[in-house]
Amino acid sequence: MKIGIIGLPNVGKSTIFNALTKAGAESANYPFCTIDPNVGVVAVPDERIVVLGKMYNTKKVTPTTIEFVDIAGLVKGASKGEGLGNQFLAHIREVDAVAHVVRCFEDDNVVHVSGKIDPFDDLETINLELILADLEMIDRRIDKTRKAAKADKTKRHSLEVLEKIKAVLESGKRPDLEEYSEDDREFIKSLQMICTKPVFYIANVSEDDILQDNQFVSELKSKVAPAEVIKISAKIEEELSTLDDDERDAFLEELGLESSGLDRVIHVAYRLLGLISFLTAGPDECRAWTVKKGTKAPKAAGKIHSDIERGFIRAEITTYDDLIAAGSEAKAREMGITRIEGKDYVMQDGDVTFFRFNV
Ligand SMILES: Nc1nc2c(ncn2[C@@H]2O[C@H](COP(=O)(O)OP(=O)(O)OP(=O)(O)O)[C@@H](O)[C@H]2O)c(=O)[nH]1
Ligand SMILES: [Mg+2]
Repeated sequence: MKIGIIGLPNVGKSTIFNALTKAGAESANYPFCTIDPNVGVVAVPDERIVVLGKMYNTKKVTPTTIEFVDIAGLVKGASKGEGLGNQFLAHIREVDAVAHVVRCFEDDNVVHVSGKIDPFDDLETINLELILADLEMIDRRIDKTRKAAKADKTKRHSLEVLEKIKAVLESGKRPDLEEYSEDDREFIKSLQMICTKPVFYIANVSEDDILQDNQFVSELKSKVAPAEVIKISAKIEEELSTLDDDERDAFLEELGLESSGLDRVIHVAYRLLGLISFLTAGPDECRAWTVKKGTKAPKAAGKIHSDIERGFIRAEITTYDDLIAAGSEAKAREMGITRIEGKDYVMQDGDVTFFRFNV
């Protein structure tokens, strides 16, 4: 899973990126500090594989991961070359979801590119630039497809879809994928438009505003609903990222927070993208794997190795909570709570899975 971080310059994108990934990207108090994209990988915290690790006395505990991409800030007119332009958006065409960072803190020492704190105005500026960037891309595709359609009739339908999308973008809106047939939706997804990606917002607030929504956050939430807004204090996250687990929990408690910003970002991203984690456990490795909700057992097996998908025989599954209650794998089998599932089984979150295969 890959998440792209976007927003205006100097709103705290790289600070948040660093806190989340500990990647040490440059962040500084001037617009366009980031030029080349930063990429960082984070482990998805999952207590379950740690517990399983103890149960199996395992050699290795391997979490599933999320990749974050931090890019340069966008400004009004980026599509016409203002600021750093919009070419760098190509780096987020491949992400699964977009995290849009919006400045909701006041600090006269930190420059705001338009001179005032106005989250909704900022957000509209960015959204317009995203639409314009997609429009450029669609225009190029239309040119190509039109030429191709002269010789190849099957391209005519693609051309119609592209023209329809163009009209929607020109009206300043995001295309609504629900309005298209399944085939068309697949085609549209293959275009890698930024405007059709799932998006959530990160409101960067000051340390003092982390518990209670300030006016900027309240406004933002009401205007983007039902999209999710995660309130984060980049400054707090920066501090959290330097602490070990125990210190971190103590600090969170002191602040009155239940979870870190990273945990909340991961939670929202999982929900937005409809993801679940299934688990594998054994003496060599206990591991979490991410799949989309609705994924069937063989495809999930393919995450581990294509051979296991190809030669899939069956999956032996114990629900995590049941396994813990039983106390061990042997006990779970004895009690008959380990299920045998076939190739049509739909994987569930927390399935502790052993795949039988034959190639
Ligand atoms: N007071 C305050 N300052 C912050 C906060 N978050 C970030 N900053 C400061 O804002 C400045 C810009 O932060 P960056 O993380 O570099 O911002 P960016 O969005 O990556 O900026 P570009 O790369 O230029 O687009 C830095 O000096 C940060 O220390 C915050 O929550 N409160
Ligand atoms: Mg930056």
